[in-house]
Amino acid sequence: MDIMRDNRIIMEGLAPDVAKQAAGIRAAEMVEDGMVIGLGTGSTVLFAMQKLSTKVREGLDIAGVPTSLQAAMRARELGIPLTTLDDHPVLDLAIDGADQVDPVFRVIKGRGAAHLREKCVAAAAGRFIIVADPGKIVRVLDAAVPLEVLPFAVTPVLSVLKGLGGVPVLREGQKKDGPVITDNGNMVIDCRFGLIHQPEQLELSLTTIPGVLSCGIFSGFTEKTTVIVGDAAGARILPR
Ligand code: A5P
Repeated sequence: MDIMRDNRIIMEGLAPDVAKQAAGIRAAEMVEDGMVIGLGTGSTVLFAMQKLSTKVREGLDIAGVPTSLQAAMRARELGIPLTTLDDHPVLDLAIDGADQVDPVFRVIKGRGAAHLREKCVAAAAGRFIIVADPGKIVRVLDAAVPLEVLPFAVTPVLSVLKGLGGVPVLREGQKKDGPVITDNGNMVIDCRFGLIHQPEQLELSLTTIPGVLSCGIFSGFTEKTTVIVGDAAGARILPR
């Protein structure tokens, strides 16, 4: 049974991995022969990639543009052919996870620090397929917003974020001392803003700060976004 608690839909009695797997498999079923697709980063999209791997072994002809080193390494391991945005600047669809999804499909991404390339890939794709477990679905976005920041500009960016009313924290590594360094050689600031009632405005404000390369609010892809949420019965496509 779905219940709303603290701004989130909670599905009682369902392990998140079961939900993620159901969503991932459903997304993989949307991929057709001959497609060039974006391969997202994170724990949910892994299930889509595993299913795609099986379909490739069965003869499905696809190529994927990875959004991170993680996605590229997984694809190689799983036998999913890779390509680049240079060779395929227009993609049929992209499959990716999210940290939060609101009712009109604006999302926050970047828990895995891959949101800069994820946004490039989402922009290139004809369709943006978000795979999620029910805990990601919220009424109003309120997660910390990840920003990929040029190391040269970290200190002034922290000041600007405080001036905008945010609570910024430089992301620290785990099993590595010091800041997280992204696949692109930059740093990550996670910035809390409380309830984000106007994601488009905040995304614009954040991405125009000199030194900010990308922010984890994805508010510009709603028209081409499909959200698949795993549940006990399998997976369902969220109505907007
Ligand atoms: C990677 O940087 C992120 O944008 C992920 O896609 C997002 O955090 C979802 O990850 P999970 O599927 O692991 O929750």
